[in-house]
Amino acid sequence: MLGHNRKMSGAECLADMLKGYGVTHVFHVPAVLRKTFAVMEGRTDIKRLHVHGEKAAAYMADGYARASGKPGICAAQVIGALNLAAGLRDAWLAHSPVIALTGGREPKTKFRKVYQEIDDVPAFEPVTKFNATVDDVARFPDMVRQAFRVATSGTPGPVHLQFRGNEGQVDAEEAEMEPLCEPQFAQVPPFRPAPDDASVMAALTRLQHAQRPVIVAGGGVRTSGASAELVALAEAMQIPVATSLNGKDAIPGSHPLSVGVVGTYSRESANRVVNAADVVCFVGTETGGMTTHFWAVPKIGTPAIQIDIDPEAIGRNYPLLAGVNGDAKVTLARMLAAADRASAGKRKAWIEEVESIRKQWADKYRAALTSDAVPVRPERICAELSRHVPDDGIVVVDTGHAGMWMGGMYDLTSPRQSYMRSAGHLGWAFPAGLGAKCACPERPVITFTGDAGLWYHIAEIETAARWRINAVTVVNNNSSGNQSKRGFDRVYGGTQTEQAREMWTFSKVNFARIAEDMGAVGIRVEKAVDIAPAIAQALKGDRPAIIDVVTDIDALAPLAVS
Ligand SMILES: Cc1ncc(C[n+]2csc(CCOP(=O)(O)OP(=O)(O)O)c2C)c(N)n1
Repeated sequence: MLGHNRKMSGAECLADMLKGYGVTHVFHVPAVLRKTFAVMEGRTDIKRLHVHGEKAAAYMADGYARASGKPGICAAQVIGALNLAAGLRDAWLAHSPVIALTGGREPKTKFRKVYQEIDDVPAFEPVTKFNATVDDVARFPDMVRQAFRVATSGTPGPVHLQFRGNEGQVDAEEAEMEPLCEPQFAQVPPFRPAPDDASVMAALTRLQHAQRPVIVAGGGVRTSGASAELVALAEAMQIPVATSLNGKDAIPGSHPLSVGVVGTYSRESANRVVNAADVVCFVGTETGGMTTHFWAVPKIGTPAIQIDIDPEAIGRNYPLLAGVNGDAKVTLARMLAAADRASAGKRKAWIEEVESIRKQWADKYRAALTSDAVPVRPERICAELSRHVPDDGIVVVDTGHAGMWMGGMYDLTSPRQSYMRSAGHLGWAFPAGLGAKCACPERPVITFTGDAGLWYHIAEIETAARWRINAVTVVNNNSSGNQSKRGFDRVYGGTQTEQAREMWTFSKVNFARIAEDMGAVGIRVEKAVDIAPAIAQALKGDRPAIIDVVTDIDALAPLAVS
């Protein structure tokens, strides 16, 4: 069709296309696309990682995608397809470009109770932007191109391609094809749509008039690579910046205009500043429940401006003074170019108030952040990480208590650092951290997880050791899922029975020892002073490392203020 067709197998075509799009790793559980994996060996350098579960494969692909901006690839045969779909949910919630490949139904055996088969396609529908079947080998080129195009464009997100045959055996068939790739869609963002000037000026005028404005920056800023423009605009106009959890690396926490993560898993100073603002400017955030503390921070009705690449997001939860549809980097650069810098003068009192709110937060938590208590306080782990994550480090954080601790207590200290967090799934961070390290082997990767989070995919320590994926994982090991303590206290009328603890506590386990047995470095930490040397040792190693910190089961993260 394109004039360069040649007879080739689907396997050769898919292998060549994945290589052409710059894919370096595929995370899978056999057996799927076996022929493709076989021909990959001779035709590409792509690493084929056999992992211990399809959900972990999806999380690794997700971590790979979020760390690099390139689609992460995971694969499963028909019986593992729904495990893979379950793992796409976090990528869907976080707008991460993951491409899931599965085997699927063969027309010859459909409806005959063939072994292991159900119709998997509907299960992918709620967690994908594009959910399609590849029934004819001649469709490999256009369907793979469409997968990359959809995963990376607009607001990015997961894609599912189901290949005919329970193991996707359609890949062994041949057709006249051209494995043409479109490098534009090999990473986010493929396009930078520019906003119209009138909407930029409307937003800027409103912001310039504000006495007490705040910017809330979301994951769209990291997808767009717009941090430098964001910080420059905030500095030029003297506007404090709060972030969503997904946008935490939009501005280093050490920046004087940074007030922290706003919302539910948040920092008190951020919620206080956002609630005291006279105009809130949302950039690349879907203004969801977690970022707004269920629309209490800021309160609905607070004058707002919203900038987003997705027009349907603009004004969804907050009535707006001005809406701007465009790429974050381009839009913020235009705002900066047109900004009246003199307008910053009128915000002197506001900036002083913000500084004082920042200081009050630091004073309130200084004791916990520097605590030498045994068992160790989680706040101290966060403070040690703020000090010791290298300048170019990637920090990967689980949800639940891990999300609360690190969202609120950890600070990035350099614009070169990255931060990625679970969008809700306990257990996401450990495999996602391994995926991030595969994508960026030259950058230090440090994952923070609770012990309940690590248990989910603990088997992947073996994968990490086998493939020398030298990520560092810090475990907040309180032998429990103690975020649940408050909830059970509540339903027991204030005081739980002793037996109630069976619902949220575990046996005491030494994860450092388990890690060593599985071929990783294991470091057990029982005193806070030993955290820093453990991080240094783990980062130096030529093996993956688990730092198992024994922490206080009674330590509960502060709740959001509104
Ligand atoms: C898939 C999934 N199931 C359940 C939950 C609910 N949940 C959130 S935090 C948590 C316990 C967290 O335990 P751990 O990781 O050990 O951290 P800790 O609370 O002990 O600090 C649970 C069960 C979830 N977020 N995701």
